Amino acid sequence: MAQEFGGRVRCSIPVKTRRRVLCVFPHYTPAFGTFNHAYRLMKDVRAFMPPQGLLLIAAYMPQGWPVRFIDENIRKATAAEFAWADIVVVSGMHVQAPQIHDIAGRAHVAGKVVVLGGPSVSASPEMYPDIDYLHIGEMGDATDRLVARLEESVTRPPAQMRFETKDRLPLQDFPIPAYDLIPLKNYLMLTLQFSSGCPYLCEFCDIPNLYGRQPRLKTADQITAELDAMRKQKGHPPVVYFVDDNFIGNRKATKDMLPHLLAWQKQRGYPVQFVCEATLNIAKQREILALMREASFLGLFVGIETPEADALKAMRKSQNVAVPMMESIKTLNDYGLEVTSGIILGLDTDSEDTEGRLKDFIDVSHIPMLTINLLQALPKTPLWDRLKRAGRLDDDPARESNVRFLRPYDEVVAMWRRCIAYANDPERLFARFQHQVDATYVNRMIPPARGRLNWSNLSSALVLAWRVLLHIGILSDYRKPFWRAARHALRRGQIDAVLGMGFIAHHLIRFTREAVRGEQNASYYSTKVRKIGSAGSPELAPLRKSA
Ligand code: B12
Ligand code: SF4
Repeated sequence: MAQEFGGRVRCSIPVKTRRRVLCVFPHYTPAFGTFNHAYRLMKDVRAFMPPQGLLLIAAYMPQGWPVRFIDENIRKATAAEFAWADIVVVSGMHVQAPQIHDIAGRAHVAGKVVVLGGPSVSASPEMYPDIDYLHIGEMGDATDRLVARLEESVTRPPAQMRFETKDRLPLQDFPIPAYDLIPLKNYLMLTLQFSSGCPYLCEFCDIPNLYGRQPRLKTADQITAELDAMRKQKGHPPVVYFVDDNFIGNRKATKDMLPHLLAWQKQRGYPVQFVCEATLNIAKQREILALMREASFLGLFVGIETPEADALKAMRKSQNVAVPMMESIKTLNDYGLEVTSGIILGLDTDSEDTEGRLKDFIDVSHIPMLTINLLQALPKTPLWDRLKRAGRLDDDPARESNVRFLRPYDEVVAMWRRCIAYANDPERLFARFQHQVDATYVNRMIPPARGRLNWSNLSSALVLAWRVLLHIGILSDYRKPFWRAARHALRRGQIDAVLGMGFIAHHLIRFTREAVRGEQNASYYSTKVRKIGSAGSPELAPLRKSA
């Protein structure tokens, strides 16, 4: 049940009370994909992306309920804020579980009732015995029942209660996320959701189970209204990330939506650029790629997972080999799209040759950024079921993954360290960026500067340029390969590319050095707690430069 209030759809449960709602989003653990080392190069940036899910819940709360929003990636919620609240509302992924428990603990000390929703609790409610109300699944009938319950009482219930969505709220009825409650200038990128769900059934993935196989969609008008809502804030980031797991989950819908996005860009003088996530078979969709180029998409994250065809078949991800892999990557580059690739090690199909093949793939594909992680079995996936049946799940918190690999554990972890060190060796990394200058960046449409020409963007660009120059171009031990790639880009007038490659490489190199020193997790979803300065792998000692 939803009702419209001045362009914002809210829960329409009739309320007489005035419940004060404190939304708290947990800190995320540093990962290849969180760019935490890059923040200090940027003006005002403290976190990667605004959390869409919790912002939607904040917007959906009944109109008479005041809502405050704290993203703990920016700053911690204070005792005064917990004291202000009647209800504390939390969201998060498995990897954020320790932080979720911590927020709940602080709320309970203040005597407040805690509600948890989002991907982690939706997949594994049993992980959260300490939370008062669990919301399982997407926004829908359960959300309304939860609001009705909170209208009735905000006293902590004697026993935990669960609310599970059976009827999902159609995405067309989603409110505009409460962007107005957070300082957008503190984020590296903005977020936007067009669809939810993915038609594929990759063995390791919980998306089909959590969000369904039939992608559900927002309208083009919703998308442009959300963009306008974000643009109201001065100093917002210039890049928008489509959080859909598969931007072409419904190809026809994507094709129909893109012209509207393009028209919006043209009308407003191209104020933002876009990135998204999609399956590699997007390379077959030339019409979509052409529209993406025109609408100013910079790149996309693709779960390539492995260059080994047999392994892809075994994990039921054959859509990645619909077109030969290198040909697909080249096609995307031809449309000005830089590919970022997810890679998984520790698969049952891994052999003595896996490491060599991955290194060859990195060299030949010239993909600059790869998030290489160890396989972890997520609950609610076919992988979890298979490994459970085979007695191959291991929850020892000292391990990097809950999977008992077929190859010796130490060997798999050592291979992961060698592969990330190889991929993010500064010489190789900047050489791959240099390749992108001619292979990809040169193919991008150059948008008119009108929409982005303002003092805020200019000052952010100047701060970034100065800090890249200082921290990478002068002070870093990787300044030589940086300047080689930067000179190449500058000669072609690609100043943006120099800044982009600077901050991305800076994060990847520093994160890799921490990981090689044993200070970061190897698994895709591991919540293992790290002790700074633990051993790491002896054969990589020469790579352990200080960060
Ligand atoms: C964007 C994103 C990120 C961003 C997060 C930025 C941010 N601030 O949110 C970044 C890049 C940081 C990220 C990182 C990672 N991510 Co991520 N990410 C996503 C992605 C693609 C989109 C998230 C999103 O915005 N969704 C749209 C919103 C609307 O959906 P939602 O959050 O589920 O919210 C809905 C419901 O859950 C519900 N809801 C949500 N919260 C609440 C709260 C309450 C109280 C209620 C009532 C309801 C409710 O209402 C919403 C509307 O229906 C999802 C995939 C997905 N489809 O969601 C993966 C996903 C969340 N990520 C995942 C993973 C594994 C990771 C990484 C571990 C990957 C890695 N190897 O590094 C890292 C971990 C980061 C870290 N180290 O801490 C998994 C989580 C698995 C799980 N079940 O916990 C997902 C589901 C993808 C997957 N299956 O692989 N990620
Ligand atoms: S294509 Fe991506 S989102 Fe879809 S099931 Fe496979 S891994 Fe999950």
